[in-house]
Amino acid sequence: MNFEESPHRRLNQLTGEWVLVSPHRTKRPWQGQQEEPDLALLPEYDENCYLCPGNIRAGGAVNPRYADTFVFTNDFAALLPDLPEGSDVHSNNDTLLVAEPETGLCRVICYSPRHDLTLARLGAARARSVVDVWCEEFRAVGERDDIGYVQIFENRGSVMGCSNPHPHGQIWATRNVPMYPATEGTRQDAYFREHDSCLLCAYLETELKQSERIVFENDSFVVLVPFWATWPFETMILPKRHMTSILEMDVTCRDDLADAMVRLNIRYDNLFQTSFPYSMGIHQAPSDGADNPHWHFHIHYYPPLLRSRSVKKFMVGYEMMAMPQRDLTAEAAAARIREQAEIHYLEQR
Ligand code: H2U
Ligand code: ZN
Repeated sequence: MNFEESPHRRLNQLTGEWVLVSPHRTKRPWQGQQEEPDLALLPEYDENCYLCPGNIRAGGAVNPRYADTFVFTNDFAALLPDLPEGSDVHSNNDTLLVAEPETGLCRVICYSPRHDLTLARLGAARARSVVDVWCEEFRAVGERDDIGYVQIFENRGSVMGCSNPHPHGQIWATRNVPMYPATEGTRQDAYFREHDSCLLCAYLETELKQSERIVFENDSFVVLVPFWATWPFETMILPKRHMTSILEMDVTCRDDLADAMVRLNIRYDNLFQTSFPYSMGIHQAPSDGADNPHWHFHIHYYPPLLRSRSVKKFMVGYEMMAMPQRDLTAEAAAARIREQAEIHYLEQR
């Protein structure tokens, strides 16, 4: 099959979902605007920011004058460890209206005291602190009896609905395994039972052999555009060695993860000469005390931009009603990210 010419659909091995690829549509005329580089600079410290060191948060607490990373429990948490007194959200088994309680906790992680530096400009040494704090939180939160899954993620940029430019990520941890990690777990488990080996280890081997969707690699990680990518410049960071969670990383591996994230973020920013918006998240084994040998941890990046820093992909219409669709092939997207420099555009001037 000629992927660049013919409409086709591709199977997402991690979810069992299909994505429609229509490469001929990239030939349709584009008369949209051309963008100038985004040179707007944020201040190093913003007295109105809820996350900057020494400032008062919306809930009234005062941030310490932190010098590295800073973690706190979300003042407006979507999940609470205990259900309110007298709450009864169990559904009546006789009806089709099914509800059940969910408990958990939400944490906010400030990546650094600097209000203006995203991961792309923080440097690998600082990014390593973020990796360390993820590991500490993942262990501590996951050890709780009332937690079954710890979701680490970052939502970046106002087009993604992020409320604050201060570089930060979040952790939402729940008693139940949430939908997407649960589906990926089921798919990896089915593959493991059938082949007695890991789905993502096998997938990685195929990708390294073909190489056309690889963006770059270091000693411990491969960054690639998945064969089944949905978002235009979607990528995945995969550890080369089989690891069920981030807790299996040794010190060198943690350095390599920081290196991979920073390099990917610089390439992303350079692509449209802007602070590149995305949602990213780590998918890994549930915190259920089991071995989960079928789980291979990985990081998804789902960026919304399509053609420029102001033209984003909308998952609407056919995508909402039928299935996701993309024009740019995964191979073409990988080539575009691959050709970007690893020096940030703001530092090239
Ligand atoms: P986003 O910008 O990614 O939406 O997340 C910021 C989070 O920080 C958000 O969940 C929390 C919000 O509830 N927050 C606090 O906990 N305290 C504050 O003072 C401001 C924001
Ligand atoms: Zn700030």
